[in-house]
Amino acid sequence: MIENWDDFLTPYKQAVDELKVKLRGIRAQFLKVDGRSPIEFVTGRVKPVDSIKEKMVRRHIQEDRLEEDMEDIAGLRIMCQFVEDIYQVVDLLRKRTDINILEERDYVHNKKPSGYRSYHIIFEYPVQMIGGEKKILAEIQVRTLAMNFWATVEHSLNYKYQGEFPDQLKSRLKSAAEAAFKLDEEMSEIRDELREKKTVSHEDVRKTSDENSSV
Ligand code: 0O2
Ligand code: 0O2
Repeated sequence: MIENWDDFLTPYKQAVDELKVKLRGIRAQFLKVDGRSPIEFVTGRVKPVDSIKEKMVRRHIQEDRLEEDMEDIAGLRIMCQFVEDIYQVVDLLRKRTDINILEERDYVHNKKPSGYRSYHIIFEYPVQMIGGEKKILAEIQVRTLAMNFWATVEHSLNYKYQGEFPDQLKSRLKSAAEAAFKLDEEMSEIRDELREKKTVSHEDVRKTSDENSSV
């Protein structure tokens, strides 16, 4: 029986705080080196006790199995501008030595029936406590701004309908998710075209200066 939830959640809080600093650090480094980062912003939270208890009932998780069976007590979210950035971020996370990835779920290319898209990573993270090291489970969700917009709105509507959307609303939400994904694809295309133009014009500048220097 967990008598003191505050104590139980202490390592999770520590993990979320540390990881927010580390992930925001990646953004800062990219901005310094490249002037652009695949990470737009990072949020994090410890699951509120009421949500933990509700999920324990819904998923039939016993209290003595909580640490092993509930993977998102510590949750981080990384928001990206483009779909390609998601995979760049995932690659970076795979290379890190401070997180031990246990599972990856690619809901970006395998959307959930609701229309939800994101890339989920479940991992083990060591927290240095005064009594020694404690490994906890945590989750990072990586998504675009458009995916985040859809998930945030859908999540808040879920509260209102308690997960039981009428069929018509369900299908409208699904097509809204598709529209958000189309927007992501369109933005990537625009970026690629602009990049091409930039390369072409750089080549033009080089050619012109080469021609001028050979005169
Ligand atoms: P709601 O509607 O109750 O969820 P800081 O400045 O570092 O102190 P920061 O990063 O600006 O704080 O914000 P914070 O507290 O880390 O998180 C911002 C919001 O993102 C919170 O919403 C979290 O609920 C949400 N969030 C972040 N990561 C996750 C995640 O992995 N899973 C879930 N479900 N939510 C997440 P609010 O403000 O608490 O509102
Ligand atoms: P919850 O249910 O309290 O965790 P499974 O259902 O077994 O395939 P599981 O354990 O539900 O998998 O994890 P999943 O689906 O990989 O990730 C759950 C989290 O993803 C949710 O946490 C949400 O943050 C997000 N998510 C998944 N599906 C949806 C969706 O349809 N809409 C929105 N808005 N978010 C979704 P929760 O909310 O704490 O759920």
